[in-house]
Amino acid sequence: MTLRVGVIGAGMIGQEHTRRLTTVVTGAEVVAITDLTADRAERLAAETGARAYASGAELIAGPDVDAVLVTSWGPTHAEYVLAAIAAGKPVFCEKPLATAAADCLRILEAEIAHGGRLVQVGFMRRYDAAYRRLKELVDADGIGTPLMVHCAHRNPTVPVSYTSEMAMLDTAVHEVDVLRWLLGEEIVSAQVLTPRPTGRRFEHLQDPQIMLFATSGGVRIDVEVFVNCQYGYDIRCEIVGETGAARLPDPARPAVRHDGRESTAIVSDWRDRFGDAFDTEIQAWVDAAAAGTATGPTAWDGYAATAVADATVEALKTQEIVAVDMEARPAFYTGAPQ
Ligand code: NAD
Ligand code: ISE
Repeated sequence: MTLRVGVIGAGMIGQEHTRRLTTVVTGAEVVAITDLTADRAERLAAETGARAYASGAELIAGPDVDAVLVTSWGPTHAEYVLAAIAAGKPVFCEKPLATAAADCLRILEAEIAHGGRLVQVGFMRRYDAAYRRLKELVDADGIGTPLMVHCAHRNPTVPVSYTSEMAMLDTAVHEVDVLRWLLGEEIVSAQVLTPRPTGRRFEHLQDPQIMLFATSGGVRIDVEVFVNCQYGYDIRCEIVGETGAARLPDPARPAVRHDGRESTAIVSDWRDRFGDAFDTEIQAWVDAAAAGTATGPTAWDGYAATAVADATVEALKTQEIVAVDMEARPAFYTGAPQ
């Protein structure tokens, strides 16, 4: 059976995932596309042979749509995810699941009432080969009990529309998810340090930031977010345990010897760094959705990330250590974070 997918949001990542579903992933075809900007949806639909729909609601209800992929702006995600659940259709939602924790809780309730998983959240790092090897090592007790984690998330530049809060909401949210998954523990508090700002930033932006998190088991995490580092896209993670330390390797690149020097290229952006992870992620979604279910990061993971993000934004504003306000995990989402 070929899974017939409807895409809501034909912007940057909507176009990427549509291309991925059309040319990389097996077992799926994109049959429907919608966007707030009708031209954009029509253009992408024409390129892929899909039908352009006037609204997300119409697309979700479409009888030819088996499953829904949400790649519109964050504040619109909850409405579409809830509508897909109401229609009983599997839904892949790019991060964030919702911008308000209360909306995430409504999604959890709706999925639980449905009685089986329908929602997968787009935290693609869990599908990255290097992070997976790191997790296997930690799970196999290769470095003993984790005690500390040191991370960095650097982007070369960001557009003027990027705000100080987005360092958490848009950027460090990936570290929050992947560390919950790697450690199998929830994050319980957040603090934000604000170093001397780089001169190569917009006036409104605090960049870099250092976020400090504590987990339920007492692991201390520091995440440097620096989104105007100029030189490339740089993702770092080192877990220090009782008997050893493990570091996320950089993607393999040839070491070039030329003109009296040896050099290795640095990846340029998140598409370059995580392209394979996105392919694996969307293939996993298609396979699960074809069976009427979902896999990977759950709606609970989406909720937990939003709850930590809320505490971190508050910590940036107040410069205090802020406790994460998180409900108890429903039995439906049992087990350690996946
Ligand atoms: P974008 O602005 O390029 O595209 C978003 C599109 O959604 C736009 O075309 C816009 O017109 C459309 N849209 C907005 N409101 C809509 C609505 N109510 N109904 C239908 N369409 C609507 O943004 P983007 O960079 O593609 O990001 C989209 C989402 O993907 C965001 O939530 C972002 O955080 C996420 N994202 C995830 C990653 C990742 O690494 N996993 C990377 C980039 C973006
Ligand atoms: C972007 O939205 C992403 O999700 C990327 O993965 C991240 O690296 C980048 O900082 C965000 O702006």
